[in-house]
Amino acid sequence: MTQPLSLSRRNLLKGVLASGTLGLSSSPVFAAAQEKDEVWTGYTICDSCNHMPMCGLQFKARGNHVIKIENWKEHPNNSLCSKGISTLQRLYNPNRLLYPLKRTNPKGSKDPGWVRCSWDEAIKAIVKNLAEIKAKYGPEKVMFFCGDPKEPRPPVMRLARYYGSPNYCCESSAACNLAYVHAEELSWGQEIAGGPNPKAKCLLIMGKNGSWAQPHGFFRNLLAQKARGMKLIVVDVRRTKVAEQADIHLQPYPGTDGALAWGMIRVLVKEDLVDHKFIDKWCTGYEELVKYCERFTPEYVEKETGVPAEKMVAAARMFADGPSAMQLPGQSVPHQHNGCNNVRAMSLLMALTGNAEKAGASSIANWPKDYIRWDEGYTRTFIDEPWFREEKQRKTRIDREFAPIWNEMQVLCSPNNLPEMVKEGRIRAFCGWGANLLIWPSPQEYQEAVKNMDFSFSTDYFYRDETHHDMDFVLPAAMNFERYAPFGVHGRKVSARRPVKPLGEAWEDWKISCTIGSALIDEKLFFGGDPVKACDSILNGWGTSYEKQASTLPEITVCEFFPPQEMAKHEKGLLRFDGKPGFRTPSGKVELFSSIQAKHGQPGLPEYVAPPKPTKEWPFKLINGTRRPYITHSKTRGDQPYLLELEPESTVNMHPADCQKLGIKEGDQIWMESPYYKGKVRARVRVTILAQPGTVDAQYGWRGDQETQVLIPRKNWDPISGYPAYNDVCIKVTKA
Ligand SMILES: Nc1nc2c(c(=O)[nH]1)N[C@H]1C(S)=C(S)[C@@H](COP(=O)(O)OP(=O)(O)OC[C@H]3O[C@@H](n4cnc5c(=O)[nH]c(N)nc54)[C@H](O)[C@@H]3O)O[C@H]1N2
Ligand SMILES: Nc1nc2c(c(=O)[nH]1)N[C@H]1C(S)=C(S)[C@@H](COP(=O)(O)OP(=O)(O)OC[C@H]3O[C@@H](n4cnc5c(=O)[nH]c(N)nc54)[C@H](O)[C@@H]3O)O[C@H]1N2
Ligand code: SF4
Ligand SMILES: [Mo]
Repeated sequence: MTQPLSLSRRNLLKGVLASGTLGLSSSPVFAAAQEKDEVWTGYTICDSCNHMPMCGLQFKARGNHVIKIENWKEHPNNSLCSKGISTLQRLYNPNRLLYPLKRTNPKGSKDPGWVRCSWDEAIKAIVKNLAEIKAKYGPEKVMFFCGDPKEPRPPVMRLARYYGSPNYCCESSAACNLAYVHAEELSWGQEIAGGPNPKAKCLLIMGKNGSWAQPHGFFRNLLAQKARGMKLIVVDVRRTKVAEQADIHLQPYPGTDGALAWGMIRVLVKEDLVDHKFIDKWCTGYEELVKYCERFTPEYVEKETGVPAEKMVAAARMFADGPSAMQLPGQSVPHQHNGCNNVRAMSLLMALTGNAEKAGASSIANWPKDYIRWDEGYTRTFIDEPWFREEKQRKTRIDREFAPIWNEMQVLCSPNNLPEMVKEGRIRAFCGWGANLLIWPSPQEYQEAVKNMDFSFSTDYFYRDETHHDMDFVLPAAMNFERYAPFGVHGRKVSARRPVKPLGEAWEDWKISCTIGSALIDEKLFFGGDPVKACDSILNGWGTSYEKQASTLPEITVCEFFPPQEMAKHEKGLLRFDGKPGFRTPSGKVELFSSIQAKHGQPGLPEYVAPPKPTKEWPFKLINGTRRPYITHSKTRGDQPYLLELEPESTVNMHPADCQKLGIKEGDQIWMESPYYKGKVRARVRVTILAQPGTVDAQYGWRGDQETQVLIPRKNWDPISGYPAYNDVCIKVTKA
């Protein structure tokens, strides 16, 4: 494929350097900063690791030009990491997409023939195509898709709703952390194992490396809890900075967490460390669980997981000696064939020991009225969630047969069988916001699917050839410094922004979706395209407005009408939509035995299925994508060149013993091969005890011959979530 507008780091650095301290005044596309312009202070939320909403970012601007980034002291998350600080390079990256592009050559051409077009032309074409497809084939033939960027999501889902397509998908329904929530919801009805708890005697963290993936306060908080005497159990295949803090580090072989959890469950049952009162009153399936755990003897668990039996037993006892909390959100564990059930098995420890909804234990968050997904930023009303939950909608979704349990539980549709759905004519158009086709295993099949659609467009900060090559339009999105929407919700506080104007002709994502909605559906329903009015439709329901929240900047005010946190919500009828006591599950209880899984022909208990193990020919387990402190997914590398200097190429972690066997030294290049791909994938080796012997700990998101996604087949989807098994493949490693 050609790279018509692709980024050359050399050019970028040249551009940045030539412009002095990011002045860029020589380029016609950048608004020149006039010396006479006053310096003022702006506020926004950093979006560089796609969390929603995260670190507050204060900046100084001269005229419309951001000249300096600072910590926003009054913000709840107020220390910026390397990625956040370097977003200034991204803002003034000369390769930024600043104008709408339309293709002039047919799809499949080597050169798409991109030319600049006006917003008017782009919006008209989008409206015309979507209206035609709806009239001719039905609205469900259009897939609306948001990539990992969380901020564009609420109005895109609203657009899908009122256009009439239940096929609203996003990275969270393709992969990521939502499978953890899904696992918890199957048993608990809602997400429960969230954060560190200041009263916990013990905390168990599974498959999460917050020191790198969540630098805003995670580690500081953890150290503070440790300092007051909290015990820490970390279940991680690697020896991370978080694991180094653990009283007990359980280091299972990748994908064997289910066996470990069941081993711990058996210890609780055998030693009668369970909370019978909680189980009798609030749980279903205890008898089945007691029977099933029998086979997970310490000896078997040690053999299966590699975790010494006495460590596993000690961890179970430590957790039982509560109050104990659990922190589960992360991405690695659900990215295996049995990932969801492995998470769910671990979450049952909380139920068995009665560690829920009481001081020091895990609890379900109390959000402002109607707010359903803190990391997506919308309310039930804004997206009309009940509509997505209707049987009629769920029946027309493309994940109905592919991931039936997911289809029943989640309102976000799984897009993972997109290639098949395009072949069958069930999807004919793709409307993307921050989409990246490289998130999938064997991404070439998704590229082919996009090429074969009747119509497609995406919005982005940059032109990305691997995703946009065969689209009809690519639209420039305003960056976080340049937009009002969305506002941030931080506990009981709501933050607004004070942005600069977008460069070139970039538009806020909220403006793009609301403008399409206004032209295609109804101007009132889509706020005449105005992002602030769209925000107000949520904020007014909470007794405030965007303007009111903006008026107190840099202070972020507590919204008194938000519910305070309280315990024992299941006893007070505060969890269920019908107001009855209990949990938000079909039975109203914590379902150790999931009635939903059983209904769909899956085991009701989160049973253990062993992952594929290395063989003589394929001797290494590939962990295809852990987080690095200075990289976010497909982006940041060239967008923020300062970060590229920290890690200029794909680097994998390998254990010293393995390297010695293969004669590999620090910095050597290797080739990785899998049974599912004819070619080879290149990486540089870091020799480190961070990695477990027998594993290759890789980074995904690199392009060209460093791209690891091609090593993974499109099969082994987790039947509970429909997620890809990125981490189930065994590979061969040779020195290059
Ligand atoms: N092998 C493997 N695959 C994985 C994973 C893994 O660990 N291993 N992780 C999975 C997970 S958890 C995730 S979250 C996904 C990663 O999800 P991706 O969707 O790949 O996330 P990004 O690369 O951050 O962003 C995608 C695109 O959005 C653009 N963008 C960024 N912010 C905005 C914005 O505000 N508006 C618009 N319009 N565009 C924006 C970026 O320029 C980029 O082109 O990958 C998944 N795939
Ligand atoms: N710097 C940075 N921060 C990010 C992101 C980023 O790209 N860069 N992405 C954001 C996104 S979208 C996400 S989803 C989160 C992800 O956040 P995390 O899930 O915390 O990050 P990971 O490093 O992918 O995985 C966490 C840990 O799981 C371990 N692990 C892997 N396989 C297994 C297993 O089978 N069992 C067990 N017990 N452990 C295992 C890994 O060793 C790793 O230490 O990070 C977010 N924050
Ligand atoms: S952790 Fe870093 S990248 Fe993530 S929001 Fe904060 S400053 Fe931005
Ligand atoms: Mo993610």
